[in-house]
Amino acid sequence: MTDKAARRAKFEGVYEVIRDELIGHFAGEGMPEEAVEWYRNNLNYNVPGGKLNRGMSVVDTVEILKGRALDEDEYFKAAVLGWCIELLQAYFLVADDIMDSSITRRAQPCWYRLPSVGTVAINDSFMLEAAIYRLLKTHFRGQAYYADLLDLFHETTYQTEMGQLVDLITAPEDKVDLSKFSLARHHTIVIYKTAYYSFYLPVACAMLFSNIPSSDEHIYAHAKSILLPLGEYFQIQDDFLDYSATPEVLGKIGTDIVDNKCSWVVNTALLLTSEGGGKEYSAEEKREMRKVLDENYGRKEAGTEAKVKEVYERLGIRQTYEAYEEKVVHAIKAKIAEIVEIEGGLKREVFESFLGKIYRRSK
Ligand code: GPP
Ligand code: MG
Ligand code: MG
Ligand code: MG
Repeated sequence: MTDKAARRAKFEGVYEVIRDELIGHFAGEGMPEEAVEWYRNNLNYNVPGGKLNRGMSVVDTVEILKGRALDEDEYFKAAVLGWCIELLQAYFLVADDIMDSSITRRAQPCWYRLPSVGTVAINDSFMLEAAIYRLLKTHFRGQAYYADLLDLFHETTYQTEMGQLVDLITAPEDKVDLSKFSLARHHTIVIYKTAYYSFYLPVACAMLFSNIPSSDEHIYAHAKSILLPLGEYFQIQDDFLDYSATPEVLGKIGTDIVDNKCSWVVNTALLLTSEGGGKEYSAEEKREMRKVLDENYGRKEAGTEAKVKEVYERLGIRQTYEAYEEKVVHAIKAKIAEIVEIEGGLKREVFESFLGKIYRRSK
């Protein structure tokens, strides 16, 4: 087994413990056997099958901050925090797939799409969220930073919900208006719906766990100033892969074009077909491509999605994306290089490790 596979297997081992603990508590409340079985299926179907980047980052970051391997108890507790983030992610994804009318997730049907589940998935998503606070209570109640952890999870959930709201209302099902989109609107959406919970949350959890006091606000703010741009880059990758990657590789079928989403891809296409952008096309060609976008984006009729993708290919969005990726990675590396490392503060490796995990990802 590679070192990476071994680290994943060890982290997954902790899942079994917390799952059994959550189910044990649930059964202990006297719930009927069929409900216990339902909760177990909910957890097993929705929590463990992802890339686990967010969860494992808590453990990795704690190790980097402490500058040494963790003992058994430290590892277990850091991994519980990691699984709390994976539970938060599972909660968001079960709900997001309903809102986005998605078909598959992690190479299996979305939970709400199982005929035996349906709208119960809404309550199941709430229960995944509630599981976070059960675990925090069981494992962290006695810690000085317990209130900070609760506050952090609540604040981050709120931020993600704000982003999800803007994402949804910028993409109404019945009223396509591409002039509503902009990269500025996209920036607001992705910082809130993705960057806080995917990038800032794991590191802030690891910092609290490593006893960096929340009153050292400047250290948390400095971490955030690097992690939010990283998160924006990550969601731009998600937007790009939604149209460019195959469902086999991605484990999910892209829905952004049909769903009328304010994605990085359509915003880039709008820019390239605007008067100032895309210098290699004549004004006539640009008008023609823009018309195709206006008439086919966000539509459910057969063939419309393919027409939008044709325009994306013609505009060379793949090359624009590659150039964006190199530029943003360069800028993030420059921010990381500026960190002055001091005892009990930030370490450059925390951010380099995150960047290494996502640079040029294909899924
Ligand atoms: C990713 O958006 C954002 C989320 C999963 C946050 C959802 C927030 C809620 C409050 C439910 P996405 O729709 O692009 O993700 P994916 O492509 O994985 O469906
Ligand atoms: Mg979605
Ligand atoms: Mg969504
Ligand atoms: Mg997406």
